[in-house]
Amino acid sequence: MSVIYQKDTYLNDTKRHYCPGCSHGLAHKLVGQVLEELQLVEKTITVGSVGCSGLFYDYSNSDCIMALHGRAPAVAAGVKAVHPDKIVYTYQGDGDLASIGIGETVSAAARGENLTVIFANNSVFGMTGGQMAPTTIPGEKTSTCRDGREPQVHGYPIGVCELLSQLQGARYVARASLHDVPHILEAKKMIRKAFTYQLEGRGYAFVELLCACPTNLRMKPTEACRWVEEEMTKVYPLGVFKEE
Ligand SMILES: Cc1ncc(C[n+]2csc(CCOP(=O)(O)OP(=O)(O)O)c2C)c(N)n1
Ligand code: SF4
Repeated sequence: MSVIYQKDTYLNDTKRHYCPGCSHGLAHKLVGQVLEELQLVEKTITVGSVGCSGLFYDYSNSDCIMALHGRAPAVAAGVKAVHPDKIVYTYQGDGDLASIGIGETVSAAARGENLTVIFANNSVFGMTGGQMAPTTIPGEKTSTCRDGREPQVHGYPIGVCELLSQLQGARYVARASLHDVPHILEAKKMIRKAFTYQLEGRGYAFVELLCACPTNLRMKPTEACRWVEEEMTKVYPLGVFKEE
C-alpha cells in the first residue's frame, strides 16, 4: 500500500497552546511539510520570536533558538554566518517583525542575507491583548483603538512586502493568505520557493502570511477567516512582489 499522506517529521506531538482558529498552527504545518518535501528537516535551524508563537521550540524537532522581541533577523544572520550549510529561517509575528523589529527586518533584507523569513501577519499584537500594530488596517477595532484605526490619528499601516520589495538585497518577496484551502495551497508554494532560494544560495526570501487571530478580533474562527479574506486582502494584496 502506498502512503499518500503522513505527518511531517519537523513538528512533534506536543499539545499546542493556540486558540481555536488561530493561523499559527497552520503556518507551522506548511513550513513542516515544505521542509520534509525538500528533505531539509535535519539541517534546519528555526529562529523563533516573541509573541503567541513564542513556544514554537516546544513543537518542533528542529534545532531552535529564541530571539529577543524583534531581533530574529539579526540572530538568524549570525547563525547562518556560523553555519552556512544549515537552513536558517525566522518565524515572526507582525508586532515582532513590523514594529520593534522593523530595523532588523529592513537591515537583513538590505544586506541580502541568505535567509528565509516567514511573517505571520494577524494585524494585532496577539499575545499581549490585541493592541494596535503597524499592520492594523484602517477601521479595525483593537484594544488600543476602540473606535477603529483612524489613519489621521494613528498613522497608516505598513505594507511590509511593498517596503521590502524596494530593497536591492531582497530577492523573493511574496504575500499569501491562510483564509481558505486554495489560498493555503498557494501559500505553501511560496514557502517552498522561499526555502529553495536559500538552498540555492540566491539570497533573502520573504513570505508574508495573512493570518486570523479570532480571539482578538472577537470573532468565531470562520468569521475571522472571512474578515481576512474580505478586509485584510484589500489593504494587503496577495501575490509575488519580487522574484529574481
Ligand atoms: C522588548 C519587549 N517589549 C515588549 C514585549 C511584550 N510582548 C510580548 S508578545 C508581544 C506582542 C507580539 O505580537 P506579534 O508579534 O504580533 O505576535 P502574535 O502574538 O500576534 O502572534 C509583546 C509586545 C516583550 N516581550 N519584549
Ligand atoms: S491570541 Fe490570536 S495569535 Fe494568539 S494564539 Fe490566540 S488566536 Fe492565535
